[in-house]
Parts: sequence; structure tokens; C-alpha cells
Amino acid sequence: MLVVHHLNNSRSQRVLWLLEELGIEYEIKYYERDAQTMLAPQELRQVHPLGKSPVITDGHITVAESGAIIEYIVNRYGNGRLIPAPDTPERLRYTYWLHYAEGSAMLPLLFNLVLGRFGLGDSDAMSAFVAPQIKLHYDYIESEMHKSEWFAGEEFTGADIQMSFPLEVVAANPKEIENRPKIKEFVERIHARPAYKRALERGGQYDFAS
Ligand SMILES: N[C@@H](CCC(=O)N[C@@H](CS)C(=O)NCC(=O)O)C(=O)O
Repeated sequence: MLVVHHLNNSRSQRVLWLLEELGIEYEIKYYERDAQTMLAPQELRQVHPLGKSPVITDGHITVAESGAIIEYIVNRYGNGRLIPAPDTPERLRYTYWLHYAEGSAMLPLLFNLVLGRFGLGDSDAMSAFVAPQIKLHYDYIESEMHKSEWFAGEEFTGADIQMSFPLEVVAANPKEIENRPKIKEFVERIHARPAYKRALERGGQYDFAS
């Protein structure tokens, strides 16, 4: 049985959602963030040395990194669902957004979170680097979203699930989406999906679902 090592209020909500979209049976092992540091408990390091979530175990296989997990699940259990056909422009877009979400889109958001938490929300680093990078990336995403219904094309895919987390984080700040209607609409659309709602019921606390 596939097991999702799930940290509350985290990126691993995406993995639950993917499994619900595909209708695959799975178990959840729940982990709670430390209320002060927000870090995962040490026991998660017994599953993977970095102790980050999501991690999945599937028999003797352990997979970390949400993009790699989505690839693994879609390739192994998807039967062609949630992934565009090989050698198509849509497949290339799928791969691009699958990597872009964690490789690029999350970085300025993470800087923003860390600087804010350490009282550096008004620092030069924030105004000279972080804020312009957030603007650059999220204006870019907004403009790309005018091209098609979903990230890889007209069909919903695993790339939409992977892109959901950075967009939910951005959409949590009303100022960030007041001039980005495509991002706002995307987040509303995914939240309305039955599989998304089922994943929320199973996953527990997740602050970016409204
Ligand atoms: N790029 C990784 C990021 C994993 C990550 O940093 N997860 C966070 C949760 S959103 C985490 O485990 N934080 C707790 C910690 O660092 O101890 C992925 O997409 O899986």
C-alpha cells in the first residue's frame, strides 16, 4: 500500500489530492509541525534523511520531492491519466511546469516567508530582490495562464496539481491577486474539484484552501 508521510499544512496536500484524482488507495501517516519553529518532527528523518514532507513509501520504494512524487505516481498508477501524450508540445509544457513550481516559483515566496519571520519584511533585501522577483514570476505566470485552460494545455494534469501550492500561497494575499484574475480563478477552480475536497478531508489542517 502506498503511504503518504503527510505534514500538516504543507506541500504534501498536493500528493493527497493527486491520489484522490486518480482514485488510488493510500494510507496517510500524519506528522505535526513544531508550533514554534514550524519544522517537521525528527521522526520524519527516519523515512528520508532530509525529514521534509511530502515523502511517500510504496513497498520498498521511497520517493521524496513533490515533483518526483507526482511523476512517480502518474507514471506508475495513472494509466495515461493526468499526463499529456509523449512527444507533444503539451508534454513539454507539463514537464516545464512540474519543475518550475519548486525550482523557480517557490523561491521568492520562501525568501518572503523567512525574511518576514525574522522581522526583515521592510529590509533592502525584501525591496531590492524578493518583492521584484515575486512580481516578475507571478506576472509571468498570470500571462502564461491566458494561453490555455490548464498549465499544460486544455486538459487538467499533474502539472496543475504541482503548480497549485505556489499559487495558493500567493492567492492567500488578496493584494497579490487583485490584478491577477487568472491566478485567482485557477485557485477557485481547483478548490471546487471533488477530489481536492476529499483530499482536504483526509489531510487535516491546510490553511491555503480558502
Ligand atoms: N521542494 C520540496 C520541499 C519540501 C519541503 O520543504 N517541505 C516542507 C513542507 S511545505 C517541510 O517539510 N517543512 C518542514 C521542515 O523543513 O522541517 C518538495 O517540493 O517536496
